[in-house]
Amino acid sequence: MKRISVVSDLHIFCSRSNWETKLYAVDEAIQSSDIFVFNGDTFDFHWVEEKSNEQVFQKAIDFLKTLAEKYPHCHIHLNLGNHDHRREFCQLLSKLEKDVPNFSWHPYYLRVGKIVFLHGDVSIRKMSHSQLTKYRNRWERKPLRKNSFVNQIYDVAVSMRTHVAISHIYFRHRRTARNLLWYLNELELGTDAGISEVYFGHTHVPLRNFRYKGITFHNTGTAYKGMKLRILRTLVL
Ligand SMILES: [Mn+2]
Repeated sequence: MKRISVVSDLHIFCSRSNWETKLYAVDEAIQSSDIFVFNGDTFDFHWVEEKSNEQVFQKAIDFLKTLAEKYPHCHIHLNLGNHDHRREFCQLLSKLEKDVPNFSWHPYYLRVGKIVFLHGDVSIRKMSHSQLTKYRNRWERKPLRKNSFVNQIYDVAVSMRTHVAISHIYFRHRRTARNLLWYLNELELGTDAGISEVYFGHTHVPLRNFRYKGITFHNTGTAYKGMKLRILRTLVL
């Protein structure tokens, strides 16, 4: 049996996230696990000035390297999400994976036994894998500067907690599970393939033990201010 922990949507580097206050819990979870999964949007490169991209990518790499070297007994996996899937960052991750034996990264998903971990941006609508790659590419090209009007609107929404309400209305559990399962079935990662648990993020709505068509769904929430983050633990053979 292996101890496995997962967290998503830390949104490190984003001013709307309380990520710094969550690092102690992340550290503790890694220390007490054999496998640790960062389940997408761990870093938020979307709101970073383009000029400083390189520096921020390096900071993210240093963060992962430090953790992996501090806890060599734990294998750290990084799944990417729409806010941290960036081509140059992927290249740095490939290099890190070669240099650090207990680190791996995955652009779309990770399977461990009967569990699938994925960021969950496919839960917004019925999406095939090729549609997801297009969606991620669009995110990569989305130009948004740190002090833009949109960013300020988001700041207001988060501070007024309207983001919480909107997320709950928009991301109904059943619809979310249905869309996730539709995507996974296309990749032959459904119940027929022996999958019984799915861990995801992206919606920022925490979810525990939601059963849908033979699969149990879990969401670890987000470090966004005013919202809930829960590092989840399980065991795997
Ligand atoms: Mn996301």
